[in-house]
Amino acid sequence: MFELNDEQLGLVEMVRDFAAQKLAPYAASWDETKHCPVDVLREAGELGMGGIYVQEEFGGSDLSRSDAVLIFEELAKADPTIAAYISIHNMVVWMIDKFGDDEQRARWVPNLAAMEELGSYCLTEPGAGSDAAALTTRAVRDGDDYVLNGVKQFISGAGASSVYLVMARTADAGNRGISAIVVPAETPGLSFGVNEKKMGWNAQPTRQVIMDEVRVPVGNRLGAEGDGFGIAMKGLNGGRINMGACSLGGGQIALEKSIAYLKERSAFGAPLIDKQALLFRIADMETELETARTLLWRAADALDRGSKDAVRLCAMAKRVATDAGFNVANEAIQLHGGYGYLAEYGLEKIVRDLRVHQILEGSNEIMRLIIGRIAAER
Ligand code: FAD
Ligand code: 2MC
Repeated sequence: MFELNDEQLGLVEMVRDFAAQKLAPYAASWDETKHCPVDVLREAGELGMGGIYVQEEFGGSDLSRSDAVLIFEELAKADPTIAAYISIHNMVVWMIDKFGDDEQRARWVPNLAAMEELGSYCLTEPGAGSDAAALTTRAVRDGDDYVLNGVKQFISGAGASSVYLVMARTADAGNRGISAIVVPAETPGLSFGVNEKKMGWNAQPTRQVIMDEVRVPVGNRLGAEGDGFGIAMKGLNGGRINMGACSLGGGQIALEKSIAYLKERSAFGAPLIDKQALLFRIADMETELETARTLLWRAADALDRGSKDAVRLCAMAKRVATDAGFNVANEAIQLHGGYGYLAEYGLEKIVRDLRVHQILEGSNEIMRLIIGRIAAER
């Protein structure tokens, strides 16, 4: 696992080419204009990136989690925002493929895996973020339908997506009273808030998803009534390591830019790379990323093997990799001096994009909560 096999090397090369041609040249302008490149996402879908660890039967690529983190690191080198959205989409497709019945899988997976349709993951609410089990969006049974009322907050892709996977309360039983329900975009009563103004992640919309008497068939529920919280959390284990991989990609490119810059920039009569104080900082950046990558690959492997330790390792890897990526990118600005602060050098965008990875998909405090609770139980 610590050395990539030939297939993985080929996969990395394919994704690197795609990212270099289709993402990198446009990332800055998408950020500036807040443009979500749906057409380019479709091209990613054509290459199999819409259902990376989804079974082949309905169009998935059936790759491993270990392959997925390689893909997300490569995509993020070109644009962390697009890479991160593709991860969220994959989380939704995997949840439908894994927990849906054959009819549900046949209905939704093919178009989602091809990225002809996009998916959004709807857990957070204005009053329930970290404490996700406190959510209050209700799905009330009415004959063969559920009627949903409530507001989801900070939903990535909202407005652009066709499929909303909504975690809603079907019983007053804490985390055991939550169900996962697919709400198609065209359902009457579904509407969206404004596209939030954000520090980064500008090439993907973030909006409220508002449900006012939204009626969907009971057949849109994944798994049994009350299974929704577990389904949501299982989706997040993979999402968390993917988000870590996106941070590594951003950090890695920032490091590479820094090395090139220090070689080329001279001060006090010599290239800056000759200053051992700066070379040591490069060494620390490189070490921080490699340490995080090693843990991330281990967590991905645990998820692939269905190990009992996967939740703990995914939480650790998410915490360590998102902190490492952000810290390295921030350090890269310092090493570039004033130029690092200019948009033209591409570093400030990486810092803005990676900052939110420490907050979402379970904040890094929540990762500590998960790790600490498991440690204390042993
Ligand atoms: P709070 O839960 O209110 O936390 C506030 C602070 O307190 C944080 O620092 C938190 O870490 C800390 N804290 C909370 N509880 C504890 C504790 N027990 N111990 C120690 N510290 C604690 N959600 C979705 O469902 N789908 C999406 O697609 C999605 N996309 C997002 C995109 C963006 C750009 C952003 C900003 C958020 C997105 N989110 C999404 C929501 C995200 O997951 C939440 O913001 C996150 O889980 C934190 O919840 P909160 O914002 O309510 O903060
Ligand atoms: N994997 C599998 N199962 C899990 C799990 C995980 N990662 N986390 C919790 N569970 C299970 C847990 O085993 C328990 O099962 P059971 O009832 O069978 O024993 C159940 O879920 C309840 O867990 P807890 O007792 O730990 O519940 P509690 O409410 O105390 O804490 C916590 C849960 C804090 C871990 C959870 O609410 C959480 O992860 N919060 C963060 C929310 C979050 O990550 N939001 C991200 C939104 S998406 C996003 O940001 C995007 C950009 C898409």
